[in-house]
Amino acid sequence: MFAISPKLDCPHYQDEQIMRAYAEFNRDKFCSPCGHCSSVKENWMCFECKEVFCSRFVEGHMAMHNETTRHPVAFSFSDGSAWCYECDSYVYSNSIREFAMKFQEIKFGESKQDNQAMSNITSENQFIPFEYNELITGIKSKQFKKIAVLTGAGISVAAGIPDFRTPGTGLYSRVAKLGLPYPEAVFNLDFFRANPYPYYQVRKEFLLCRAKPVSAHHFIKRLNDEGQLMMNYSQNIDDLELDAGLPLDKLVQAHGHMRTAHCIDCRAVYDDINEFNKCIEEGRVCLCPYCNPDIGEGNNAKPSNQTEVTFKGLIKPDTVFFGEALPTSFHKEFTKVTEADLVIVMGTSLKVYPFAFLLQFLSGGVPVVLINRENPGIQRDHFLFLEGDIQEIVERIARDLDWTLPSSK
Ligand code: CNA
Repeated sequence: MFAISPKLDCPHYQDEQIMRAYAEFNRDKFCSPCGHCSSVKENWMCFECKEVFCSRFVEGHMAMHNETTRHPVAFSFSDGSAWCYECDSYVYSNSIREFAMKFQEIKFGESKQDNQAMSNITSENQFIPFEYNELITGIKSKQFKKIAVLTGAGISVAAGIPDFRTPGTGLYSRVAKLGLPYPEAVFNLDFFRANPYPYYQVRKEFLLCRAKPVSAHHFIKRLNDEGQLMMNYSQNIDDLELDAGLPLDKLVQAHGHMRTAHCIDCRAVYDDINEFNKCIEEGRVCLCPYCNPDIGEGNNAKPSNQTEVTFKGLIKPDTVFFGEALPTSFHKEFTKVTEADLVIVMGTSLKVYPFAFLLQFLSGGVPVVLINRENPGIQRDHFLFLEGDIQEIVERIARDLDWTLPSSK
């Protein structure tokens, strides 16, 4: 799985191809082993020939299948996404969405009508609302016992960490001064390989702001203390949920974290994270000692401001760049979201996939509460949109629940 917005105009598959795939789409198919290594861990189905092969997290036989046959697009039995090997991107369309819903229907036994989490419904549908007092009484009475909280950068803005997309203050507005060809390049692996300095600069600002958890993080921790949090699926890499006291087993960091790092060439783990952080703070590139046996102690890599140098063995923290695989913990916990009895979404524009697919996997009966400045397009039954500032809203909810949250000051 890749943290990347899906391509909406992939030319490498036809809708008819997907229609034909329905014929072979059943529960047995999902359980088929990889046609090459027989693994049943994590498989994909080729849209062209319907063969099943394993993902790159197993032996990478679907990628091999693509290389030998040039069959372009495959469908994931883990998360219902589609990947085009020619575009090197997630791909999405109405027919793929329909197919993913069918997949969900078979896999989780839900009816299609129940399943309109993020659908692009344009008719004059009347949705059944979910009321604020239902939220409060449902949490207070412990009616909700398996709450999934889906979070994004917006929950940490009050802690001093800018989000991506808020105009003016978001990171994408701010990186303009770093001379990037396009803002997202700062998190692109090929760009990083050629010029790691903009990324290091962004990370330097992040490290130097020494952020502390704010009310939204404390609220999630409190839900867990009350025994009602099933899982916090977070897109954030700042660890503020952990700093608030949330145990690691209640947090899925879909886009990784900064606690560990590795070499982007030989993949060796770089175990001196303090040295890595020091390099970032001092504006030095951090290089892999295995790929650069002649670097001195303390990672004294020579180059400092030369963007034209090609580095060997750059060290990168284990955060997910565009085009990189998501951590296995996300794969493992992805489908668990279907067990949630309440979903709270906070501080995200839901633009990054496959994270945004999480909502698509919910049954229509599950209440969804969105706390954000704007609605990124959720339309469904049992939906409550609390529009405004996250910290203020969360503090109001806490007050109505008679909860005292630790001060964020
Ligand atoms: P985004 O696309 O920048 O969206 C943030 C959302 O939060 C927007 O809808 C904002 O309107 C909303 N928002 C921001 N501040 C507030 C506020 N105070 N009250 C209410 N709403 C607010 O960020 P996403 O998380 O959706 O994008 C996913 C990216 C962001 C992931 O890959 C993250 O790794 C990445 N990111 C993480 C951090 C972090 O770890 N703190 C910071 C910046 C980016």
